[in-house]
Amino acid sequence: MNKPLGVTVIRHIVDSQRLHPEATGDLSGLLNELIVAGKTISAEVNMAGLADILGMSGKTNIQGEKVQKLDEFANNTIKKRMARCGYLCVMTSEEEDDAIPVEDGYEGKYTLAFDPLDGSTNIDVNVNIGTIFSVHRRRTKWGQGSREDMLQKGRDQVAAGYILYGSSTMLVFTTGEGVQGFTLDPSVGEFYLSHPDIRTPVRSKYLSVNEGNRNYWPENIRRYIDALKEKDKEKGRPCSCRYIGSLVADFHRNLIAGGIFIYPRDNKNPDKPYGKLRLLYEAAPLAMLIEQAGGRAITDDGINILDIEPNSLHQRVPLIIGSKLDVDEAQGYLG
Ligand code: P6P
Repeated sequence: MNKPLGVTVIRHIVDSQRLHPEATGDLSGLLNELIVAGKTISAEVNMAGLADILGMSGKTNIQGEKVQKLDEFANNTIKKRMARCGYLCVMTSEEEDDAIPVEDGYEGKYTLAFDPLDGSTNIDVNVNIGTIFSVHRRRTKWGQGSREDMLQKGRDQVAAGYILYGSSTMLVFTTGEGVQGFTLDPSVGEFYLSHPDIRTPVRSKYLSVNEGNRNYWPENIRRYIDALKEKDKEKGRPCSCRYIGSLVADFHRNLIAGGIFIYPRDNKNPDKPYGKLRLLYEAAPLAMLIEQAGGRAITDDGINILDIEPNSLHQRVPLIIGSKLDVDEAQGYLG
């Protein structure tokens, strides 16, 4: 259904809920709480250059990465708001070693995995950063949720999305019925439908990969990436290289314009044999989005990201994600 622009995100959520008579409104409420947290983070991110919030907090997270103050602010904003929203039974954050309980008496039927501020190494250089989220239905029956509730396949997500803090703040999400994009009007604090029913082009215009790791990639990955740079009029190649180093920003540009993002395994860091990106709150939510928009997401073994059974909260996976025909072609190089 083509809606008139000027539709707020809450209007879109309520209209979508109406299509499901069995819906209780819990998922709508969950998304709305997440959106409030996103607006709060957006305001802080936009002030970061002015406030004394730039720089490091002096702590390091489970990934061994230095936690920036904005990271902490984003993590705490989401954690505090969602722990008491009444729709979740457990959460996982990139910034927290273990699963995060909700407040007693506020247990709900969903789980939330999130990267509060992905791309944080770009904060101090004013490059786009983003929040990524993934929602599942709980598996346990009642009370506080568990790791069992968190460790579910991406295929079983009920919602996935991101908030991109850039030249404008955008919310892009899916509940399994296509991908919708909303742009924040900061003057009224509302997200308006700006990109209805996003479909990603079947061929890539952009190649997003960190060439600095080339010497550490498997040979078949090197050959595939070289093919994307060969002249091929029919496939619209060579691809232009665009790599921001902020997953949400690279993914969003590729989603809209057509592109392929590759972060393969490399033998540069023996402690990260499966590459850098995490399954639960990076690869899986983006994989749901790209499939809903007509693209694909696989590992560098050719396995569909959405079919991976997670075995740990911060599990890393190699990622090849983007335009369908280019990911299909990658499959041929992966054996
Ligand atoms: P590299 C940011 O730290 C991040 O997790 C993603 O947002 C981004 O795509 C990736 O790391 C960049 O990693 O090794 O290319 O700097």
